[in-house]
Amino acid sequence: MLSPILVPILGDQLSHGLSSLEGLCPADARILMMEVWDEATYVKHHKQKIVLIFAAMRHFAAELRARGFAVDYVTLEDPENTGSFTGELARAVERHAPREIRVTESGEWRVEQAMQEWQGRFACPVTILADTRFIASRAEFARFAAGRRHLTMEHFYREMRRKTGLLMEGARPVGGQWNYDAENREPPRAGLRPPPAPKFAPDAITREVIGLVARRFADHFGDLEPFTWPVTRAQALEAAEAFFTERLALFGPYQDAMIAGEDDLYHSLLSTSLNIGLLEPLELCRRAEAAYFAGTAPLNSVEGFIRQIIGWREYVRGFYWHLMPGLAEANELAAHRPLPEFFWTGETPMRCLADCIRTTRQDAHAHHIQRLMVLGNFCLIAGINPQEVADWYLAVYADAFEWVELPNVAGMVLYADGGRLATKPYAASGNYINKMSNYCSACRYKVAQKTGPDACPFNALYWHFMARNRARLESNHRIGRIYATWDRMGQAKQAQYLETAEKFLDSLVPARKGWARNE
Ligand code: FAD
Ligand code: DLZ
Ligand code: SF4
Repeated sequence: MLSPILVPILGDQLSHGLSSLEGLCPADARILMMEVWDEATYVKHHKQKIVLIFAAMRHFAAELRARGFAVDYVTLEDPENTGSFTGELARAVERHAPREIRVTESGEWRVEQAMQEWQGRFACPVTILADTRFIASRAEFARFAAGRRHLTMEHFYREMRRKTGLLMEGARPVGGQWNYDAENREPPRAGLRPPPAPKFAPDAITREVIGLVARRFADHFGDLEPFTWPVTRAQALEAAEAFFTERLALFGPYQDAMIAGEDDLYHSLLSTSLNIGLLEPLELCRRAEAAYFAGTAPLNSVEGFIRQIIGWREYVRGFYWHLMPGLAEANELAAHRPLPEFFWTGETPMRCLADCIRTTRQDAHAHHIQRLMVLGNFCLIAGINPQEVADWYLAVYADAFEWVELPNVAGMVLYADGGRLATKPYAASGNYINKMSNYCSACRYKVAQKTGPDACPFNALYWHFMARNRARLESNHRIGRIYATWDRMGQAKQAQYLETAEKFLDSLVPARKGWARNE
């Protein structure tokens, strides 16, 4: 091979249908894959997240070689490894003198900046291709967003339904409604026994990576083992099929339910495979739609699942690119309290939080309502600094990439974007958690108690949040009525709420430096 096309493939681009691989002749190309220190530590990712990425990268490299491609695979401990994408690309350019560098656009703004810099740095042309694994291109989202102040997901979602034809009968939604969310809010029922999601025993390649992570990332958050995530497309397809046949039917009704120690419930656990490219969004949606037409899953579950993917997932990606880089700095509610240490240790008597942090530490995963209404809600009403919250979510979840994590944190959870994503903050007292979980029955705090040292802290924090943000929130028609309730309470009750909340907030120990980033 004289002067090849050099094709860098990043750790979340592990798809055989990737745009940079399309039409590429193996005899004419050199693939570059690199395990680099910068990516493994820009936040200190959960140990299982690093195993997931490196193990999946190594398996993908083997699959590409089996397809006839020449792959330069730079391991983390290669003594020549420079530790960065740019450094490794420069070394590969030296080795191969490529006639072109061809790469699929990055998922993250930070890496896109580096890619743009490559265009001026190397002698050969650098072609950056759109990531066609997403259903909506970035330009398409920009067209949707143009001139809108509130970027309502539901409007975008309907466009995606029309574009894909999913659950459509001509121009009309199947069943007559676009959205069946109202049927998807069942509290947990006693005796609910969801079939567990499949677990995959590590093979020799993955075991080697587990050894590497044990040696090099011992100070990162989270349990290293058992590691059971899918790391190949074949495993991911098996996990998806188990979800469609065993759990999809009840996915809808129990989507918002939480049960202590039941970590997966009826969720798919497919986000890690989707986000690194082992599965494609459209293939999952078509499979879910087929389950509805075959009569094996009801419409509310199937529509709910499809909405999470072609609605929320596509929407947050468009939202991210539309608002970056400002989104990373946003702090509309001027929240400055440091993240508490217990987010890293799990040591808190608040049983809901302790259980969500336990599953996060154990599995590098927590399901949506745990992330949103327990962990996120706490950060919102306690006024935790958005950048510290974002670092935590980015570090601790195996499926976390900034394009999907940041809109959820800054927009959906913290209202730090000033309401571009959500029309109101999702603040809730202990009552919501009690309704949707079995956490409160065995908690040291009493959910029905509103103030005082034994009261559920969510109750007083809720009112503290409302009171301190009154000037910003009162004019919001979806939230304004709450202030009438607050005013009717009278000064004595209000003072008890505020004092309970302040005592609780004063008792929080800030996280030590070095958990999220190397200091
Ligand atoms: P399921 O409940 O089975 O849902 C199916 C799929 O829908 C998911 O795999 C995911 O791809 C998609 N999806 C569902 N909700 C969302 C959403 N709000 N945004 C984007 N996609 C969605 N998801 C990530 O993939 N990475 C993240 O870093 C991430 N950070 C989050 C942070 C916060 C604060 C919140 C509230 C949510 C976050 N989510 C994130 C969304 C969601 O919680 C996870 O996608 C989900 O828990 C993954 O588990 P699952 O595959 O079992 O999902
Ligand atoms: C998350 C991650 C980690 C931990 N390590 C690597 C790596 O060593 N090499 C790599 O190519 N990708 C890694 N990734 C994924 C990247 O961070 C991701 O591709 C970019 O953030 C763009 O989304
Ligand atoms: Fe959480 Fe409050 Fe319930 Fe305890 S009482 S589990 S702190 S909501």
